[in-house]
Amino acid sequence: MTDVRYGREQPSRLSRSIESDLVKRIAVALAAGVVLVLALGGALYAETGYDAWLRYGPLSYAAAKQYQTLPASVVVLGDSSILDSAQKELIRGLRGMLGRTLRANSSLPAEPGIILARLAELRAVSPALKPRAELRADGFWITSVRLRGQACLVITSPTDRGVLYGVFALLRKIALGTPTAKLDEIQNPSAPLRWVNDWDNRNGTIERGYAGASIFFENGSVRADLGRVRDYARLLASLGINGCVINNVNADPKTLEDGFLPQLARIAEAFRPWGVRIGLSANFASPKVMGGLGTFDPLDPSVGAWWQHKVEGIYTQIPDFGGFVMKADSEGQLGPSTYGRSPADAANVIARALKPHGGVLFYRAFVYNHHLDWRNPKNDRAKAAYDIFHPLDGKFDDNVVLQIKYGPIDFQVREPVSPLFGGLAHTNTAIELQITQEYTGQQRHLCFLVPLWKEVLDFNLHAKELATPVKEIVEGKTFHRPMGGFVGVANVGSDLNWLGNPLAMANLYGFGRLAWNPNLSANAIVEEWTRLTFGKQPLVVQTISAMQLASWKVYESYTGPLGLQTLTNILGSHYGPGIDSSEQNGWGQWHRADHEGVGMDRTVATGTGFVGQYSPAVAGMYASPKTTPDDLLLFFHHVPYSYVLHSGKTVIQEIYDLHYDGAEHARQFVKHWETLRGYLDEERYAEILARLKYQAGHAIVWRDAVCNWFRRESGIADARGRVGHHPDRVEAENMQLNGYRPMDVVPWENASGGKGIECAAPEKECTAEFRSDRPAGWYEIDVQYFDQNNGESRFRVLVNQQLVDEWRAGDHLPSNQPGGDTSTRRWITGIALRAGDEIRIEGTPDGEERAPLDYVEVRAMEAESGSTSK
Ligand code: GCW
Repeated sequence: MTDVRYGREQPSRLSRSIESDLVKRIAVALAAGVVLVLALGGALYAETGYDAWLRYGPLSYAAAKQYQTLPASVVVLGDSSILDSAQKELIRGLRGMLGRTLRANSSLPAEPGIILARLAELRAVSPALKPRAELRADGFWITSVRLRGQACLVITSPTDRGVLYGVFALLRKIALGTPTAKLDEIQNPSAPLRWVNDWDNRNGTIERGYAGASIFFENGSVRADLGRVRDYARLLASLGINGCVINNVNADPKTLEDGFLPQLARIAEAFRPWGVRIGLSANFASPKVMGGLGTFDPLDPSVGAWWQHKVEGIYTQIPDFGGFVMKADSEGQLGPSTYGRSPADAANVIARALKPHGGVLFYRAFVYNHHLDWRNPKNDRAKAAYDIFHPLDGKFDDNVVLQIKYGPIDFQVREPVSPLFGGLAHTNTAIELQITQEYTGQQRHLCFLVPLWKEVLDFNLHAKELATPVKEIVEGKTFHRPMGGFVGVANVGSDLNWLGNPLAMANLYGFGRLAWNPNLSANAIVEEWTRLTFGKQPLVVQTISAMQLASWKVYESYTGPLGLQTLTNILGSHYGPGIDSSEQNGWGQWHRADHEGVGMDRTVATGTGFVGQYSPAVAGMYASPKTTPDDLLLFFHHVPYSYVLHSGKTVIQEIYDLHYDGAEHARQFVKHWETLRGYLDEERYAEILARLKYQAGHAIVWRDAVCNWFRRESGIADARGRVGHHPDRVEAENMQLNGYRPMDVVPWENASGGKGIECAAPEKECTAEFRSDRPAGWYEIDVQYFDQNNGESRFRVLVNQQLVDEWRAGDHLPSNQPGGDTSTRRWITGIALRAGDEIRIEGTPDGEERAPLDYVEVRAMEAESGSTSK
């Protein structure tokens, strides 16, 4: 790695923008923050991440002072479990932040108070009080007024839920230090539907969940203790999220069994005080596979009657049931095509059963054929959703919402916006975003997705004369739809910090904030989140915000830039590199790279015709490589490797450069994080540091795999001489081995030189050693090993017999094989070496894991600017 003088000779766009921003922010913050942290001294306390952005940590004396005039009592007018939550939350929050416990009242006392009430109840005590602008359902008004002669702070809304949201908004203001003395603020949610989906299975696993077991289910039943569910509901409510689908969209038909409904009702009960309605994923074949009918044909009257009866049963148990989400005719799930019926036939039969109860049917537009013939250059999975659903526009009942993933493929690190949003003028739509980082690093890599979501939401599809950004389409504004909104696939788990990584919670927070108000900027959201989650010290806020804001493009640059999509193993974990896996199969995530060129021609003129699904203005932009932005070029066009981008570089050189830049940025994240030592609690500091170091190592695995693969495919060398040349690297297979034997790694690009080593016999210690030929100095010894899921090998590293590090390969990475999913780097810094020193690695296998190693890098530390810590 010392050969990488990243960014100095020829800084890329990525490096220039991110680096200067990070450095600037941190310099400003350092100047302001150092004094503060000294003043704070030992005020940092243990944190698990469980409280997320609702920590209500004590405010400093100066910050708390401005809230001294807040009333001493909180009055609830009206009676409901949601209002009760609102009152308790206010008391809890103010006690935490200000150290004051408000008096709880249920009628107007003769003293100033914070009044929580629905508009209807408020009018009864103060008929003259009227909001100056429209208040929609779930919207709220916070205002300072005199009520019966007393100075009061009123939080009101047409709904209980809105009152609760107003309380959370007030608490957020106080946590952020915003003045509240003269408040008069109205906020309305952007859209009525602000849901999360959780893909939990009854056996307690979670599809694409990366944070432990289900908080809902265990061994086929609903968990006995639903404390986590209540706390999840509170987190959701604090963002204004009002619905949660609790089971996998690949739905187990048994979910709807009558005997199971009382258990599901317990979950609904846990959510209810927080205004979150539950929804269920329903299996379309339920009437037949668990309902005792001979058919699930949506046009068969017995099927309609079955759904009606089933829905009535659900509402008897769960009176505020929100509705169903339906994945049908998709990835093996049965659907209406079995009977030659359309998705509209399917959706409407269920929607009609829900209608009298106020329920909604979310029908997912993620429908495509995963047995496409890859030899046919006209085939294109990206076209499927529009081809299927656009002709049905206007055929869906009013309580059906088409739930559409943001791009036409599947939550890739970058895709163009789905053209379907522009093709449904007479249908309700909701956008589906993925909070769980399936294709974006699975919470092990930092990847703050709000900037991606913002690009999507702000994208103008030119569906009408005036601007039609996606956000306004799903809000229902553009086409005057009664309903629409936002769905985020959350997949929280029972890990204490909910998503497996405290920094990943910014995605859940950001989703909720955007669902409430898609006009908020990524910058505003991340700063707010950071301050609420980690406190207000400038260095902390600036450093974490800058890292988060940079992280998506960094991740993109080493995993699939230029519109290639995430170049991961699409047939397995969707995690590590797997460049070939998307080709020559029916899944249709093709990038079409060959010896000549790369990218998929989706133009109308010569390609699949996908571009023609956009409005003329958008289609015009994507029709030619000249007008297509570089970052989506290869999604739309097949070009030779020598094609020159807008950046002035060739495609192949940009692929190399971005991967090197990205991996270097990932390493810089570690350095930036290390500047925060002592500024936050040791627990989260250490946990996140470990994740960032892991990421920095895995980014190198990605970089090398993608660069080597394209180097071989294109036959074109890296103009900067990095790809395939690693002067600091010693391949394990070239070391002196004792008990170890070389092995081939498949695919070859996922190990250095295509090979690694493993112990020949189980449970027997093996050694690999070599002599360093580097001049005397301080070095970093980086050991690249494979941490499989089927064993916990031990490693020891010795320099001239002296133990310098030891560890267990006990991480839970998604594979049992040595390869791109499991390749992991151990960074051993601060080692004094002289020429001829012996470096020995001892591996002790465990289970099926044979202490596998890939290589060692010995890097001079002088080349680093000031890095010393391990
Ligand atoms: O991204 C893919 C996932 C599947 C998921 C599917 C979907 C729940 O790999 O695990 O299934 O999308 O969204 O339906």
